[in-house]
Amino acid sequence: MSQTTASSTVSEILASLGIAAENPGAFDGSWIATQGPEILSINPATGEELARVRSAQAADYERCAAAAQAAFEPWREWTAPARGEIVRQLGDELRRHKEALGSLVSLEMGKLLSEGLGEVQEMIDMCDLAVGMSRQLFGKSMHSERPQHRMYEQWHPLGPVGIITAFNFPVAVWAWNAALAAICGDSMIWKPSEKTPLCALAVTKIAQRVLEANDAPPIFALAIGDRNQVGKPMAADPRMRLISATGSVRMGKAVGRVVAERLGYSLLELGGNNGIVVMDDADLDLALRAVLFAAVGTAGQRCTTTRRLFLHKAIAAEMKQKLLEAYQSVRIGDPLDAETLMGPLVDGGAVEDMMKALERAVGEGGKILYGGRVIEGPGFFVEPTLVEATSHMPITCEETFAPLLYLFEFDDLDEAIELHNSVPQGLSSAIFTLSMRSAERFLTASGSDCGIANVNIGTSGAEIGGAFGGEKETGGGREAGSDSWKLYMRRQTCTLNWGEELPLAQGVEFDV
Ligand code: UN1
Repeated sequence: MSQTTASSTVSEILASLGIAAENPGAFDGSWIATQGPEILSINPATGEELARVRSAQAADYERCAAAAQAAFEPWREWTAPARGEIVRQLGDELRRHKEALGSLVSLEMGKLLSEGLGEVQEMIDMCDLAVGMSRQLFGKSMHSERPQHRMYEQWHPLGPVGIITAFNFPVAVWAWNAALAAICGDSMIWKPSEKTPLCALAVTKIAQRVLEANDAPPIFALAIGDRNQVGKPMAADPRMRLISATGSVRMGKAVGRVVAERLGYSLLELGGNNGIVVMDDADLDLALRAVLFAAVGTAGQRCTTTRRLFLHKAIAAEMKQKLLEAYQSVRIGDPLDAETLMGPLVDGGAVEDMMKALERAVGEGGKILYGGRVIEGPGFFVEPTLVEATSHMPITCEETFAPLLYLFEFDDLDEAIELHNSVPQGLSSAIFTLSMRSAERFLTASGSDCGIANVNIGTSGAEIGGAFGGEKETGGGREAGSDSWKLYMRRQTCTLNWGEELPLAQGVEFDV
């Protein structure tokens, strides 16, 4: 345990977040003595064990679900601004623990410390946004066609929510969901990735303190366990009115089917295969910096990572040369070291997946321009990789969660848009151009088919103020800002007659 951040050792970080060497894996208002198999939390930069968690089993999930149902009943009676006050305090607790929690994210997931801290900042921002929203859960009022009638829409708490999150944003994506669910009057159970259990424990301990200090119902439950013991019972549970799931397309299809079968709501944020189009009139230095952050940042493990780069033929050679030089200078290493630009992949499986994808890419006619190798030594490090590709390579239609960028060339914008939209996923997209016409064309109905479309900005690093999510196999869900809160509430249309007559709509007569 000699690895250090600027100011603390690993054991100090864990201790300050209340994490022991061995930890229970479920919380329903109190910590449950779970008996499932042990999950080892591994530091991907060193391969060393950080701590252990006893996973939750189906019976532990059941305790959490019963508690979430019980907590929902009083919680929905709290006024929305009073619920907002709890979320405000959660934001404050997160501010107090930002350094430690951000360091833990880096330690357990492997992203750079500044990204780990950024993730906690994203949680704080989400809390701030939700506090404001707690006074703005607006319904509409309509003019009734019937005299002396008033008609309006209101939003009520929905019920317990199941939140499934992935390893790559081990804390922020919980906050996107939890802050909104909480102000909307919902309780929730969190099933985090088994690759990042300590992050989930630390967050839940922070939330627990806020609940207890306010005598609030235990709305933030946690069940760390596998698909069979937690995921499946949660998806099938009619008490969980909404399942919000972030992860692979395969997982989302499985969850979505089970939730649809019982006519529950699902909010799916699944794989991306994000592309950047670089036009011949682009500011190439800007494009280069953006591509580098979006393709190499977080070691290619964001759902918004740029995986496909479309270069206009007139600038393709120049841009490739710039990319080659930039890729050569990427400093790979300990994510806690301020000099590092790219940390490890999350585990050995991720390294294998990248190597398999590369083998397929080469087999399908791709040419490795740079990188492509595993870096020997402790930890799960790989080289950031550039592959010259064609649209006929099936592998380029798949999401590989690694710093693997496919390069394509095109003659004109229509061709670029067609290539760009030719994959099953539809999360994030971008164009680099200084032409207003090209930029606007990319944003039209026949332009990018993604949930997110940017101009002169990369595909990753979205702010929380907008609704976040994508189309096609990305699942169609929207999280975080704008009106995403509506997915966590149920809508009620109310018509109120204050007159002495009973007129019927559509002019129907029905007199006795
Ligand atoms: C994800 O990878 O699941 O836009 C979310 C971004 C981040 C969120 C990524 N704000 O890259």
